[in-house]
Amino acid sequence: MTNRSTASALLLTASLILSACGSPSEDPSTETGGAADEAPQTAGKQDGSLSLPRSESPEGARVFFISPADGDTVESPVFIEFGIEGMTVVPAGTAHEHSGHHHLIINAELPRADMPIPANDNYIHFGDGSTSTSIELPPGEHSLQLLLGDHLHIPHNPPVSSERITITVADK
Ligand SMILES: [Cu+2]
Repeated sequence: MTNRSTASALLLTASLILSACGSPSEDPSTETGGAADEAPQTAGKQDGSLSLPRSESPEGARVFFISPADGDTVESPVFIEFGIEGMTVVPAGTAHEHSGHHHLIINAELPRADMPIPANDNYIHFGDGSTSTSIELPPGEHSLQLLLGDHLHIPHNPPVSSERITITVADK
């Protein structure tokens, strides 16, 4: 009985550590004077952050907006169609070479390339492998950008992203 509860306590601790490692570091200042033997084992990033394995993208691979076009004035809901060349779209979780799924970035910057892409109102995942969507946007200017992510939602190496386009949603 004692052994069993110790084991589950260890498991719990391990999963807590793992989930802690899975969250993006929000502290860019890792230049502390900590002793070398306290430094975590990482793949050697200069800032000491954890490096996750990256999927390769082939030369010339690209994603782009089939619609709308940069500068378009549109009505909400906005129909958005994603294009891809040189790679294939697969659902999230499927690890095929030179494949990934689309992410639509709305009114936000490209995220870090070495971490899973955030998932919120500004970073929308199409983990089902879809290549179009319809989104509600309030009237006004909005920026849109596409970024491909691999089976673990991490951008490829090098990252495959579209131009950042600006559209205007008309008043109803
Ligand atoms: Cu994703």
